[in-house]
Amino acid sequence: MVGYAFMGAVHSQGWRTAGRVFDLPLEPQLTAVCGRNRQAARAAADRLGWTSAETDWRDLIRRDDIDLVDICTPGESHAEIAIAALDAGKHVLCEKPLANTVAEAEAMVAATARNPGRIAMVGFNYRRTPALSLAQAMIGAGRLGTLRHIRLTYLQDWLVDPDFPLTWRLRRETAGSGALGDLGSHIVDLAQFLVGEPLAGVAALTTTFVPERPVLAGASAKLTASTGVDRGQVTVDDAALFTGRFPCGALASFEATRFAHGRKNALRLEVNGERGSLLFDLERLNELHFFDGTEPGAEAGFRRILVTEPDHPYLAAWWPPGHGLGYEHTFIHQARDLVQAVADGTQPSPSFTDGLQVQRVLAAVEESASKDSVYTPVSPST
Ligand code: SOE
Repeated sequence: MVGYAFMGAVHSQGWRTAGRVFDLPLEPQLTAVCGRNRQAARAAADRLGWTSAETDWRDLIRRDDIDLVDICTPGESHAEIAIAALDAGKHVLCEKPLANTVAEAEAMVAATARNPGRIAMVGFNYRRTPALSLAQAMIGAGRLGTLRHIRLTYLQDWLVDPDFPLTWRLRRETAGSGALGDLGSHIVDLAQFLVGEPLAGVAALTTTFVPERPVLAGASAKLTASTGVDRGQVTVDDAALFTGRFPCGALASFEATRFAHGRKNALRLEVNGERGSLLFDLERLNELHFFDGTEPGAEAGFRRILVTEPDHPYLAAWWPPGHGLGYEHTFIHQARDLVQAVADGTQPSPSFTDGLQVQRVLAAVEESASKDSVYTPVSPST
């Protein structure tokens, strides 16, 4: 695994636990973790359960005791590491969004094409929330009939403070985009996963509310305005709002922001079809709400499906009904499905091609947002 911050920690949890809960055909071994600083990488290895530590990812992919490389670094290095790993004969799991640009994502897909025996997956983990797997199965089985609307929001609030420092996530060269790539990529992937086809087009607005933030001078810098710390430019969007259309005729709306006070990890979605509706809220991820429009009007209403039954996706291996799962379980399911795909020799989804599709949507959102023509000004009445 390359990188060991938040995503590295939760991926490690996935790798450590998948084989203990699911009956896997192969046993994941946490062989080596990689980070630039030797001491920190060694400490991460000990903390997260990896046997050894490396300081250069090139050394990691040269090792013949490693079959799969898990990329948990900022987007700027995804393409280089993933392509080198595939060409060195490794399977790859890459954190989302797949890359920082469409060109990089295309090169990654090309690397999978010239290495057909290698398995490559992009980490859109929320697909593996049991309630959303169930929603996808219900939509696929026609329970909602023809889809009319899908609306998705992904709201967080960790940037509301204008003195929050200028981290890598706020610079285009490291993150590719802002809330759009970080959060918007998840909801674009989910929309395409649930509707079952790629978006045909988008119309967008993006903005950057806080254009400058304190520069991270070093670990000990006091990053408050009052200390007079230098401020640097935020070069990505703070929020993205866009609509889209699917070839099937369904209309979609999306909102991604890290400026929504009180919203910590609020991914919410609703799907309306000719026969019914589904509703999901990540902050209550064991529940899926279903309105069956074919029921007699007097008795119809949204009902809560508690997605903890052994018949529900992934649940047979977990706790008795009602005992519930959480955020980390999506990564355990991701590890489980990837190991199964490696054993079966089949490409899992979301594949790098799915990741490229999301990347094309992100690029289309940025292009649309940059064009004044899609934004029609309204004159104020005086
Ligand atoms: C930060 O906004 C973040 O960690 C995302 O990068 C993740 O993909 C999401 O799962 C939680 O929030």
